[in-house]
Amino acid sequence: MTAEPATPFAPILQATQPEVAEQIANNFLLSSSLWVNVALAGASILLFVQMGRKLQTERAKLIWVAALLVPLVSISSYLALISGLTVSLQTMPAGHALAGQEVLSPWGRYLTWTLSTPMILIALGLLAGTDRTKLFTVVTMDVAMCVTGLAAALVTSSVLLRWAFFGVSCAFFVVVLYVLLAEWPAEAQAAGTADIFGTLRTLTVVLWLGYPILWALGAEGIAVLGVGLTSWGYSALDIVAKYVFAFLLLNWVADNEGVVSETGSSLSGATPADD
Ligand code: RET
Repeated sequence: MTAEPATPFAPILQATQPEVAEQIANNFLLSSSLWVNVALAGASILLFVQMGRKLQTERAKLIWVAALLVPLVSISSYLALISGLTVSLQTMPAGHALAGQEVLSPWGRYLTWTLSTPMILIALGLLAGTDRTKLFTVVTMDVAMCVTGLAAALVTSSVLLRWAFFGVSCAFFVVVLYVLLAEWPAEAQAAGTADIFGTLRTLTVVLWLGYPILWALGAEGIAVLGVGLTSWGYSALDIVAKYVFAFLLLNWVADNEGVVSETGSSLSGATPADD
């Protein structure tokens, strides 16, 4: 009697993790875009730990932890992509530019953005001295943006539904942009953090707009950019939107801890009436 193969259908239905990892490793453009971020995230972690060591006040420390979590999430995210854990080979649906073809989808990016982008927004909100309601709104809308963006990338049954999820994700993104552009600047003005907030808000808004554009142009969308180039696009945006952003923020907080600690009391702790 001949022995049954251990996983008779696996090669037909799904590439295995080692196969996906090998495809990534053999694509220089793709793998270099990932490894560069592992190196930069690692260096940022070491630098940011050092930069925050002397902080004393609660709000400054909270901003520091949020900023530090950005490269911590990032290094985990990029290692998961390199290992093939969060990358799949997908067959694109009819109507897609690559219909019927197997396309490498690094969907782990969208998943880990649900953890990293809220940290960026929490740090910005704390800097602006916002209240709990606005912080809750912006974080939940942002998480919804990432999760629906993940859905847009993972749907393979219909090209229309991919774009429907893309549209829903953009709607959540509009709320995030509204708070960043219309609500927080006035609060930052009142808190005395308007200058640094203005710089970081502009950097954030401009770079974040690049993500949906890349999604739409890349293999997930109309596929005018290949997988490697799209990945480099995201990696380049990540470098500035995460590490440069967090560095500028922590540098300012370290020099202006007094301003931060006096900023907006509405987020901090209980009042006697709370119990
Ligand atoms: C997607 C596709 C669907 C539509 C929209 C998107 C927006 C993504 C953004 C990502 C920002 C990521 C950052 C990561 C840092 O760790 C999901 C691409 C609107 C704005 C800053």
